[in-house]
Amino acid sequence: MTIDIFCDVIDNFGDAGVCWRLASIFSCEHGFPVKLYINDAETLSKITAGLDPKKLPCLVQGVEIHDWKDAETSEPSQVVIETFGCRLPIAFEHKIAAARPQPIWINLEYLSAEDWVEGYHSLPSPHPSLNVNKYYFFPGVTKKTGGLMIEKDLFIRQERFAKDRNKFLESFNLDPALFTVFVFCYPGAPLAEFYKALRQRGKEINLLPKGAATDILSKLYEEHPSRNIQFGVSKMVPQSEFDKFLWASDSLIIRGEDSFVRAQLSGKPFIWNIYPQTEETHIKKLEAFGERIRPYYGESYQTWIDMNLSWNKSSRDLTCCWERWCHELPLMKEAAQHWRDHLVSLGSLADNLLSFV
Ligand code: TRH
Repeated sequence: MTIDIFCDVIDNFGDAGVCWRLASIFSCEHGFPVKLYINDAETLSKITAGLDPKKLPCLVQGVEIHDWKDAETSEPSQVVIETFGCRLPIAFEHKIAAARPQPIWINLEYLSAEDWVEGYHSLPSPHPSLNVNKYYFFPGVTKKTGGLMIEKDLFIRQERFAKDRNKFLESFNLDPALFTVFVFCYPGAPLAEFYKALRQRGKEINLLPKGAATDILSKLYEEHPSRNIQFGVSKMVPQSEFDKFLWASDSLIIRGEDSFVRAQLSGKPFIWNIYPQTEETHIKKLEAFGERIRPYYGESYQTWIDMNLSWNKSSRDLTCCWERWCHELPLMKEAAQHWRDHLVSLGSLADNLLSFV
């Protein structure tokens, strides 16, 4: 099967991250020829080893990476996946409509745990002017959605990493015996309150910050040095290395969509810094996700949701939430693993999408 994936990078790394993960799974696990059309290969190159954004088209891990504009003069493959509702070039849309047999045209949507998603998943949407349907495919966390992307060897790799975990942390000058928190969040996250909570708790802790959190936390450290807080600073790593940071940690602060999914699959307790939207739409999404995990978290759910709301909405009680978080960690760890088992039972999004096709 031949597959085209279209990626319109809006901001940050999530758009490229989701598209690259899907392209790699189709190419490496299924052996399908995949073309990835992207309008910002520079961003993709930050999380993809071996990609020179100035030398397109190029082949990386079996995926043909093209500049978006190349689509204007290309023929569609058998399956065309546009992501997050990005509009394809008009000339390409016309070619999809005219081709025989007609390619299957999928719009892979954003991940949401809201109820309405189940009603829309896999529905056709007729093109307003061309004689062709586009099908909505929703990632999700319930049986009536497309599930999440899970590589076939993910858990084997995680298990194998366990014996390298200590060395991994030591390579960042961290003591592997200490409680370790991974921090990948938006610049607007309540890092000052979090830092204060860590200082007040007074227990020794490792922080593994990424992106904006690195500078913000370093500045807080300069202003209020604290002997109990150790930093393991690292640069951007290829996506294939990203999970190691999650696997090495005891609690995770993650954001957006792809790192949020990876945190769930790691089976570690996590705090989701959700992508901020107007009219607090993101809080509704957070609460909808909370309702999905509530049965799995049981007694520790209140702490999970209070912590997540204080991270995304009001940070007033973050110190108290952090205290409870640390106290209930064993319960939450168990819950996170049950939740991961549930996600695995839904099957991988790539397989579900192929079955649908
Ligand atoms: O970067 P994000 O915030 O991405 C997004 C975007 O804002 C996007 O517009 C929005 O649609 C989406 O969120 C909901 O967070 P996310 O989704 O977690 O993506 C980060 C990606 O970057 C993920 O694939 C992991 C990858 N990554 C690496 O590969 N190496 C690294 O060192 C880091 C820090 C990240």
